[in-house]
Amino acid sequence: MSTLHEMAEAVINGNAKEVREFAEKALTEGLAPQTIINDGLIAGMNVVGVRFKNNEVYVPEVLIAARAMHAGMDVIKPLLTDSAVQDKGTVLIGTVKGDLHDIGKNLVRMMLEGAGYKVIDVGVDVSPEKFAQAVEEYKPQIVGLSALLTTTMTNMRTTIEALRSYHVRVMIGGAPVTQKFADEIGADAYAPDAATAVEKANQLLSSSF
Ligand code: B12
Repeated sequence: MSTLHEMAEAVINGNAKEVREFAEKALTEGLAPQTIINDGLIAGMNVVGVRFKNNEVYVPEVLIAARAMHAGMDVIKPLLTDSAVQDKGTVLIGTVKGDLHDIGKNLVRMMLEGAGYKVIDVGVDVSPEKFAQAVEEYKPQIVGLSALLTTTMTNMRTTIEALRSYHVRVMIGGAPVTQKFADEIGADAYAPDAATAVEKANQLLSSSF
């Protein structure tokens, strides 16, 4: 089995120590940081996501796998900031008001960082006013909103309204969010997963306002 395959298995099993070791091994084998993230860490997390959807694993397993994935990211992250094209732009990201889910948001953050973006993470349960304040302070080009509950999705609309007067693009995501909903509330982009979020961010920056 390849190191990346073993690393994915270790993420699935929630074994943080092993994930860290495989991440180090993959680096000594000369694998690119982005490859290690995509084909090792996220590949493992994707399997957990599917198993979760099928009720084969439950919340604790998801959290333990996410922690293991983070252990691997800790090893890779310093290299990403060195090797990736830096200063592509700034993305401010947070989970909307009333919502405490942050595993998906954190994945999106990591992928954006891996792709060379500076990411300001404002955390969870973030009110529209707090988003607006943070936009004023950090002046990002893109704001990313995450919501995992159908009851908090509506706060994406109020957040977008609160950001109307600022020169920012808004990208949204989270399990219940769809392109249709994004169109309805006037979001500039929607992405169903972290890898697509990077593509959409790139597109937003290359298109004119
Ligand atoms: C883990 C989890 C929790 C954990 C959260 C821990 C944490 N730190 O995040 C805990 C246990 C705390 C929790 C609590 C609750 N949860 Co919960 N939770 C989940 C669970 C099992 C997994 C979510 C997850 O992390 N998925 C893995 C990640 C990687 O996927 P993701 O979040 O979708 O993110 C990806 C994409 O959506 C996208 N994305 C995400 N964010 C963004 C942002 C941007 C900008 C972009 C572009 C893309 C993007 O990219 C990500 C990576 O690919 C889901 C079930 C499910 N199938 O989703 C329920 C689920 C979301 N929870 C649910 C509920 C009901 C709750 C509670 C209300 C339960 C309760 N009665 O207390 C509370 C609410 C607390 C609150 N106020 O937020 C329901 C929501 C139902 C609904 N339709 O609204 C779900 C669907 C479970 C269910 N089937 O009932 N939960």
